[in-house]
Amino acid sequence: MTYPFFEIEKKIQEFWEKEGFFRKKGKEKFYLLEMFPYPSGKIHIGHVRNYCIGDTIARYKRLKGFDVLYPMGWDAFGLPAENAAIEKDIHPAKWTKDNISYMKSQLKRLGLSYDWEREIATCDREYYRWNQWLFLKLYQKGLVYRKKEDVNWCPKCKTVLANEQVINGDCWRCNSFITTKSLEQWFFKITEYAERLLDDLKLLGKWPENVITMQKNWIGKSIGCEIFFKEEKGGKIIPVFTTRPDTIFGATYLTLAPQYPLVEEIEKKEVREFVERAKTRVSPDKMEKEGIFTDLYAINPVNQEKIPIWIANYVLMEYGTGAIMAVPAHDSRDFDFAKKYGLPIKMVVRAQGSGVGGQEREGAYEGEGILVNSGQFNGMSSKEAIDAITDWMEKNGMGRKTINYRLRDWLVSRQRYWGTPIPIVYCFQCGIVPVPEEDLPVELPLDTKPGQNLREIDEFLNCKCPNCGKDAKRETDTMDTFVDSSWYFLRYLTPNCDNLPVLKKEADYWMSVDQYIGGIEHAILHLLYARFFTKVMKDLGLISIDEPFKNLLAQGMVIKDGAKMSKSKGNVVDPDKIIEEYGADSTRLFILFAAPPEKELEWNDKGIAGCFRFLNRIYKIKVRGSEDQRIRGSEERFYALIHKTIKEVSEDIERFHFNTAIAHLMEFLNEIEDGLLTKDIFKTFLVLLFPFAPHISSYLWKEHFEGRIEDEPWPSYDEALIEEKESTIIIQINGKLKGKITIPSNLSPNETKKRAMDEIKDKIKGEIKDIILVPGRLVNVVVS
Ligand code: ANZ
Ligand code: ZN
Repeated sequence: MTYPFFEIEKKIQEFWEKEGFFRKKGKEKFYLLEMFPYPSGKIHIGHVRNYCIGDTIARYKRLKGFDVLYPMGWDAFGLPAENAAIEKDIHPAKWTKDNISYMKSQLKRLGLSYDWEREIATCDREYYRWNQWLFLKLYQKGLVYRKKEDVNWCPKCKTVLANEQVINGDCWRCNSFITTKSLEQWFFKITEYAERLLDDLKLLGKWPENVITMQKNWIGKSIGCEIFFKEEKGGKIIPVFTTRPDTIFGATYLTLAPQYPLVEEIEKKEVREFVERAKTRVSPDKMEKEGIFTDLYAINPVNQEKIPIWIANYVLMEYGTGAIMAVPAHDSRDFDFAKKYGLPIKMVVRAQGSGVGGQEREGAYEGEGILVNSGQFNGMSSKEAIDAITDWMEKNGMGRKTINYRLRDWLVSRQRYWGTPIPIVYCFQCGIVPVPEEDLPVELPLDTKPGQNLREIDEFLNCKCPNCGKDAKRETDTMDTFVDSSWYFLRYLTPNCDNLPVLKKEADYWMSVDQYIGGIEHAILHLLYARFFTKVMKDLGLISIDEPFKNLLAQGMVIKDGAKMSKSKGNVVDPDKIIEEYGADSTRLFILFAAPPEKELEWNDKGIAGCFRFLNRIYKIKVRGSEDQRIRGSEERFYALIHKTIKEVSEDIERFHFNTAIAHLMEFLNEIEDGLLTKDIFKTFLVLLFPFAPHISSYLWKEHFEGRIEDEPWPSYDEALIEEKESTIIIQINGKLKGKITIPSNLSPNETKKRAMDEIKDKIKGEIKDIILVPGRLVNVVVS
């Protein structure tokens, strides 16, 4: 017979729902947060893993006496809702709402202890109005601007994408090839925060090292200088950005990005054709380096040398100045290019210890060395020369020290319907007019047809200018949904506040998030944007902290048959089915037992069956008082064992080693061969099990004991008890003393019997009928 998990879990969930005692006030706070899901329809196993990790920590922390905040909500705007609307002819709002309600029931079925009173959905007007409010605040601070730009355009999603959303030249969502389009777009000036975003990484507590590195690389700070070349005929200055001013004497040509303004003035047909081709963006690493000569020349400011100006597809307009000095002897990209087009190569840095060193090397020498062919700087090391040449150029007006960041401003406009309307009005007289705060929210019209864009909805589009009252048009772009997720963790604190996005008093109490848990796929974008918003909101005086997430746990993927789960491979595990077959507790237990949280988890049906059997055995444990004969002898042994288990489980949970914590609970159970435990020990065992398998623990507690397990304190252990004690066992044959052995007190009954038999096996004559153990005292062998 298997244990009735269905009835147990249902009963306990109703009990939790009714009592709602998830929060313990007045103790030290602990804000636990999971990345909120997109309501796509059903939760997948990756979600389950994320939330099982979170709920285990939440329950553990509550028993430890923390005031735990553990909220949940929905990242509810986004493209799939619109696609579903077109495919299935359901309005995105309804589709989203239905999905939320189904997924919420799934989360409840797992027994996750969220504070549902704080639930938010970003598509609610009471949420997105604060997106708009924040947009206006940023606008007032000069952190929002509009500009026409060649933007990444996904032809399939029919929308602009941020650079971050283009992965190797493809759309992050549909993998389509990205083209460019010139559009007026809204931007957030995240670059103004580049230095702080970089600097404050040191304020973070426990974050995975690789995530910190990804953040750093994304910001991409680069110290170098701008050197002012001059176009020979027109005399226009062409500044170039370089990190290697020590190689200035080796610059043999200049290269401009195809979008460089000067390039537009060149009428030559071949140049125009090349530029048009090069503008269809391809990712730099996929690209064959190509270029064309402009017929123009530039003057190198340090030696008045005349060098040709080229256009090349590998020079990016968005980085540095959009122009570079090419030093083919010391930069491999320039080297390849120079070889291809027969441009001169001039060595100016010699590797230390190398001989004379000709110019016909195999490739570029990119390392440090000693300067040659560099006038008064000959003989200096590259390091010295970088400073010396920069100073000298600065003094003589030939260049200046600069810092460059790879980070670009955040393009936030999207040509989509299902998102937050940007609160801007275009007036024929006044121009761009922000919607006044008191008119918020600019409501997203819900009376629309599938696939309809806001610009096709007249009642939305046409409005009066808030400034002059004359006819005006609304902005019809909506915001990138990454805006929604950039501050949602603050909204949970005061989800119903209707005069501010968050109340400072609550933010001062709860922030920062003590533990954030989510997928590594958000290592760059979401975390960077959330960090940016936090800093902006601090500058607006709304909150007091600099960093939103103190500690970050990036959970590993769940895979099956060695591969990522996908419909096409047919290896998808449906959480609903698993829960139906084994119950929520077994599911939770297996997910945590199968692998440490940061590692990949290989799904395994045998594994979950094993966890299910473990819970079955616990269900069958019998509880006795110490007066029971059989219990008394084994008591001491179990006290030592449970204290050891408390220590191991506590230490493992603190380190998030849930898998070994569960293994220790299993080891403990294996020791109870006769299925009997005293009350005290069983109580402790249930509390230790509670964070992992809360339903059965809560249920068995009710069955056997008074009160609620949810109110129990996390047990402490006595180090002295754990130390291995020894006891002496008398060995008898038919009641007569035959020998003695000394064994560890916590040795299992079987092992004790085995050692006793070894000791006296020579003395046994006759057939063994029985071996009786009185734990901690004696073994009596009954012989016929
Ligand atoms: C001359 C030079 C000589 C360079 C040399 C390197 C080695 P990071 O570190 O990434 O900042 N560069 C500058 N702007 C560029 C652009 N818009 N598109 C493509 N490349 C660009 O790299 C800075 C270096 O990347 C700059 O230093 C420049 O090449 C190139 F031996 O200038 B260097
Ligand atoms: Zn007006």
